[in-house]
Amino acid sequence: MSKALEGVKILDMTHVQSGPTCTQLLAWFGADVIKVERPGVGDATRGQLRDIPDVDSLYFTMLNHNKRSVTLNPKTDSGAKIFTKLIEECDVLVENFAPGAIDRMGFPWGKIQEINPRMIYASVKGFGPGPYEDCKVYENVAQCTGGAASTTGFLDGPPLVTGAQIGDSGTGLHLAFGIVTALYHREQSGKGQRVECAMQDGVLNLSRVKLRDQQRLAHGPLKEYSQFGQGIEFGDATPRAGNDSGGGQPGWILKCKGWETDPNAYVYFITQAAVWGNICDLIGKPEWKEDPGYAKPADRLDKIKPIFDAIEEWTMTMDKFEVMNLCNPLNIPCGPILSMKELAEEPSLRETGTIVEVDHPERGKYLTVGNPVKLSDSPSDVKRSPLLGEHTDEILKTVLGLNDEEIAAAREEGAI
Ligand code: CAO
Repeated sequence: MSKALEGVKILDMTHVQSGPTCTQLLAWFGADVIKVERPGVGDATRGQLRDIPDVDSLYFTMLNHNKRSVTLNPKTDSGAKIFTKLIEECDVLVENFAPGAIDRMGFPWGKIQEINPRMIYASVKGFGPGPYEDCKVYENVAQCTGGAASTTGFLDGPPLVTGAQIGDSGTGLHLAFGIVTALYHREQSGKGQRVECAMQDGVLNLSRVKLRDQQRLAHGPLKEYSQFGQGIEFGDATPRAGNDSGGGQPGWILKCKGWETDPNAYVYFITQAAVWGNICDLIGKPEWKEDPGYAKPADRLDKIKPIFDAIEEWTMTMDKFEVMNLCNPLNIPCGPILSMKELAEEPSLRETGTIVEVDHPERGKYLTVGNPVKLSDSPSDVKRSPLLGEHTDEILKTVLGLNDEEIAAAREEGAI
């Protein structure tokens, strides 16, 4: 079985998280990802949040699997020549530097197209064209400017960011999709094109149900929000919804046995309309099945809080897994709140390759998240991240055809 993206060469000018997420995905699917890093320095994340002195951080290793590392400074004379050759040889250039950085290296899009008209040039930036297009952006800025933070958290608290890296990794995923789409289009057109994804746009795309609610507000209160049942008026913008489900089936996070000491002794519980009778029987409220105040979903919308209070009295009598085991056979959707520790130790995730143990020559064994997308006929494995410049000579010789003297001269100039 061959890998799906075998034969595709990626010139990877990414750093930190958003760009590396994108190129790691392409590498998992078999693309040859050549990561270009500044000589002697490398991707800044190699040295950030280090847990072991002088060893590439988990931040770096977990975002740069299956890649080859080349050190190269395109701002030097021989560096520019090598970079030009890399553009000639590769199919896709991916970068997420601050706006204009690649232009300042001497390689604006027009020049890249001249060198290789088939080149696909993909970028992540914080914002698209507009008032903020020149700004540098990190994860939480994107969460705040993309609408996620204003709609996350509790009604009586400040906006909240989420631990899921929807700004960085989310935009990296969007970009990977754009690249594969452009590669597909190149099959017919023979030409490359620019692919851009702004982090603000990526976050807004993931928050689209909240823009749905913004427009629904013009036609009355959002009845599935628990604030409706609590008699709290809606303002003119989509409010923070706590743990409300965000869909048509009310849900909430409920305490389970041990919540006083275990911060993750909770379960997410959904009062799926189709199994309302099962829920009533399970929690010891069979009378709610026929009660006109509770029988139909619309009857319950003004009582979401007291209903979940009653369900919580029941969930607090057992642990989160017992709740799940009792609900599942009755088709009641629910999910235990799993900690990172529990996920790291979960055998089924190891078996599917979603959690993978990797061996690294300097740090030893560590865990990472493998490819969450599984293709039936195209395997994807996880190989350790490269050391800084580990493949410089190999790539200059085998991909670009440079000889030892040319490599020595480039090294002498500080270009590699
Ligand atoms: N050789 C020589 N110089 C190199 C180089 C190399 N191989 N690789 C990078 N550089 C230089 C660039 O040319 C640039 O220099 P100039 O500013 O003088 O042109 C500089 O290093 C990189 O600059 P940067 O501004 O991108 O880096 P930063 O640490 O100041 O900012 C970040 C980081 C992430 C805020 C910024 O890159 C950014 O906004 N990126 C776009 C949005 C994004 O992806 N954010 C996600 C961050 S987390 O995933």
